[in-house]
Amino acid sequence: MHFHERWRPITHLDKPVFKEMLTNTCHQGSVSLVLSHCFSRHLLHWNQLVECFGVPLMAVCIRKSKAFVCHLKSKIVFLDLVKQNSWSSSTKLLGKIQIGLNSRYPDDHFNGRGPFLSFRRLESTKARESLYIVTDTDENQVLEFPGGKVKLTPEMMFISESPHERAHCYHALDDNGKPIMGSSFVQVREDVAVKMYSDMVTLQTMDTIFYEAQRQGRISFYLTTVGEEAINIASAAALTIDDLVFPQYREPGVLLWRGFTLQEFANQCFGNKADYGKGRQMPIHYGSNKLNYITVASTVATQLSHAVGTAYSLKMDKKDACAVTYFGDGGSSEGDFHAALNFAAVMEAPVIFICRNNGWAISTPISDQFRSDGVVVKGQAYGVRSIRVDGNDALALYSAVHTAREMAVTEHRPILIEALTYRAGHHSTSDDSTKYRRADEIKWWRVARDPVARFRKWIEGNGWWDDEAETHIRDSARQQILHAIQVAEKVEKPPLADIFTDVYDVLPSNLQEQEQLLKETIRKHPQDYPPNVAV
Ligand SMILES: Cc1ncc(C[n+]2csc(CCOP(=O)(O)OP(=O)(O)O)c2C)c(N)n1
Ligand SMILES: [Mg+2]
Repeated sequence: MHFHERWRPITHLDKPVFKEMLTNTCHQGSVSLVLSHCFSRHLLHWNQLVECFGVPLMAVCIRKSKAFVCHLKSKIVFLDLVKQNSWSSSTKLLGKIQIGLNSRYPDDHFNGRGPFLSFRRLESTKARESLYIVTDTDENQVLEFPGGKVKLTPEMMFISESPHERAHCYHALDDNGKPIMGSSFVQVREDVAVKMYSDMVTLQTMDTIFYEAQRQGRISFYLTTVGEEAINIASAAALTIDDLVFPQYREPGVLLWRGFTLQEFANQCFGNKADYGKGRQMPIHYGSNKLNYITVASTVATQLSHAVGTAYSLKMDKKDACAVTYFGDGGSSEGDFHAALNFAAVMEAPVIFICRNNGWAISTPISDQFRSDGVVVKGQAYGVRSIRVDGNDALALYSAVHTAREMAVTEHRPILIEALTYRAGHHSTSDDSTKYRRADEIKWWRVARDPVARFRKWIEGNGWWDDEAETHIRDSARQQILHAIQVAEKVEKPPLADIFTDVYDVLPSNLQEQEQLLKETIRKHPQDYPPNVAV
């Protein structure tokens, strides 16, 4: 038996208080000790209680309460009694119980302020009897139920709303790009690592220049990936081109990795004739049939169920590929997330859910979105294998996604990856995040936790990168992006008629009317329409 350092053996407790409390509760008649989260850890055995308070007292207690007998018989211990560092009266104790039961915040439960013992009066004799009977017959009774045997327990024990400890976060590199001792990671070839870093730099540069282009009024909207470059590029590097990607909108790096050219990015943002969406979508809604990248949808989280359906069809067709869907913490707050996870688990669909938990859904912090330990814990609730990863650690992400892909494809199962990161930029060009979060917080993530700088240190440490290569990639990316923008700006816009194409084979009458009306309106008010758009 061992004791957690925050706990102490019962022999150190204030015995008179404990005795008084125990006797009082026994006199009340039916007593049920509702134990807390660490109940199953057996930190204290019932015979320690006997040892501590003597057989006579225990005998009185036992005579007074059948329920108490159940507890002793099942060798369940009064763990939470020893959790407190100091306690002086049973009144204080009950006060704490009150706080605990009403507490809305999971943390209260574990930081010494929460409940350590709950008493519950069972008003119904029937309930008490059935409680007693179950225990008396066989403490190891099980219930046969679909999915496997369920152990029966005489304890009315609620599953805690939060675990004793938060789910761990897998990492491979420290903030200085040094491998973590003992960390298991998938080996990355030099050429792959160099391309990963180069693409992260290109993505950063593209964000800076496109963001400026929006500020100058040359494009209508933009949204950066600052702070999430590693999730974009490292996950893409760990997949194969046959894996179908269902993005949210902050993952253009996956397309970049797959070979979408800077000109193609610029054409989409400028909505010109070369844009595959024919200028019918807002900037950043990229898509590519060739690169198995499904077009970005504005409606948050709708892509998740599409990914699951596709994954299921890949499995039916026995393809050596999976579906991969990206979404934010905000996306996980949508109903689609829950439906998708459940469906994927039940249908055993080879899909990887990559959640970029960046702390914010526009101005809504995660603390206002969910009370769970983030997103990763939801996987197990749905029967989905899951991992939490440091989202600013490219090597850890590469390793986790690589391994997840292997499991998804060979074992036909969904995998959930929660990448912990931070949206280091504004939500989009329509947002000013300094209105709802502290500037020093943003700065800390940008500087101390920059995923690009961390990966650079690692490849430099391996002798794969130097200052000369750095200057070259930054200059070259800048030149190419500026050139792409200049070209895209000059390309003609698609004709207005394209608004009405590609959905119906034969245009319905209401849309025909709208098309006519649009043309007439432009003829009447030509000054209100761009001259370079063919009607
Ligand atoms: C169904 C739906 N609801 C609301 C919106 C408005 N909206 C656009 S982005 C966004 C926040 C999404 O946050 P998150 O999923 O965390 O992604 P992040 O922007 O942080 O990458 C919201 C609420 C939307 N586009 N679609
Ligand atoms: Mg978010």
